[in-house]
Parts: sequence; structure tokens; C-alpha cells
Amino acid sequence: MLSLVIGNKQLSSWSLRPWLVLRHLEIAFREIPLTLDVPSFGPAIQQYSAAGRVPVLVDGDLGIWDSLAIIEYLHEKSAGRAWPSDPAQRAHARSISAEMHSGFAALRQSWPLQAATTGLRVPLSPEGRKDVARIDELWQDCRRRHRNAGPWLFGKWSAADAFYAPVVLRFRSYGASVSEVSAAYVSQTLADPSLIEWIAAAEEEIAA
Ligand SMILES: N[C@@H](CCC(=O)N[C@@H](CS)C(=O)NCC(=O)O)C(=O)O
Repeated sequence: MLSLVIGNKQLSSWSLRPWLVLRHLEIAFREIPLTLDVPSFGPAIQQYSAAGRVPVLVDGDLGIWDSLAIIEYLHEKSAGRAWPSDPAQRAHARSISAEMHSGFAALRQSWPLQAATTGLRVPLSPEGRKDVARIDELWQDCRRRHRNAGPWLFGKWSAADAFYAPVVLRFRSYGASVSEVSAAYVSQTLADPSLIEWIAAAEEEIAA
């Protein structure tokens, strides 16, 4: 069985992405939870990845680190079910996901993931506001193109929705104001049973 090494559900936005893909593709896996920001994290993660970061997917002797590489592996293992089946849509979904994976640093820095926490109010820098506007624009574009195919960014749920799920949680925690189209997408994502399960586990973590 596959194992996914993850960080705290309250904090680890990168862990959430492949976890959601595994859940949505209904691939059985075991979670190996590690606690971030404690001295034991370093030696613990070194057992799985010399890169020293979560998430890591373990498949037998193979260890795959970095959320994007893990999701591509899951796409291959699932006969192409993680990304949209249409090549043009797939390229678009990969583009917006790569933009998330390598960008939006100002937003990520000012509004770190606090999955189970709401009511936070932290002003964004002009760069952070630009990131929110860009995300709002790309969500609206996806929803307009695919609104007849279903409620997710590309109609049917895909890895692009996993890439943006932590952004949805940040928008919920810190109270971003976005267009009506994006607000509907936020509600859609927050109603996802898998994401609800993640938030509930994050609540338990912070209550412990
Ligand atoms: N680009 C990596 C980022 C992974 C990452 O930064 N993980 C954080 C937790 S969300 C981590 O392991 N931090 C621990 C550390 O840097 O000591 C990915 O996509 O997986």
C-alpha cells in the first residue's frame, strides 16, 4: 500500500494537495504524520527524504518528494485520472497549478495556512493583493470556460482543485474578498467531504 508522509493538517498546505488527490482518486494509502516545527522533525523526515520536507509518497522502495512530482506519479498510477482528459485542458490545468506551485509567495507568506482557524485579519501587502487578484482572475476564467461541465475549475474535479484547496482555506481563514464566481468556487471547495475531513482533523490537532 502507498504511504503519504505529511505534516500537521493545520499547517501543511503542501501535504494537503496530494492527500486530496489520493482521496478523490480513491487510492488506498496510509498516512505517516510528522509534526512540523519541532526538533524531532529533521531526523524523522530524513528517514523518507533527504530534501527534508513533507509531503513524501512512499511506494515500496520508491520515495517521491515534492507535491507536484507526487501528483504526476499518481496521475500515471491511476491511468491518467488526476488531470483533465482533454490535452488542452490538461495543459491549462498544469499551467495554473505550476503557477501556484512556484508563485504567490507574498500571499503565502502573509497568510500561512491555518486550516481550521477562521476570523484571522492580517492586511496584505500590495504584492499579496496582486496575488489574490490574479487567483480570482484565473478561477473566474476556468469557471467561465467549464461551467457547463461541472462545479470545479475544469468542470470535473482535478488536481488543479487540489492545488488551489489550500488557497481556498486561506481565503476562508483571513477573509479575502473575491468575485461572485470565485466566491461560489470557494463554497464548492469548502463543501468537499474530503476537505471537511482534513479540517476536522486539523481542529482535533489544535485542540489536543
Ligand atoms: N515544493 C515543496 C514544498 C514542501 C514544503 O515546503 N513543505 C513544508 C511543510 S508545508 C516543510 O516540509 N517544511 C519543513 C521544513 O522546511 O523544515 C512541495 O511542493 O512539496
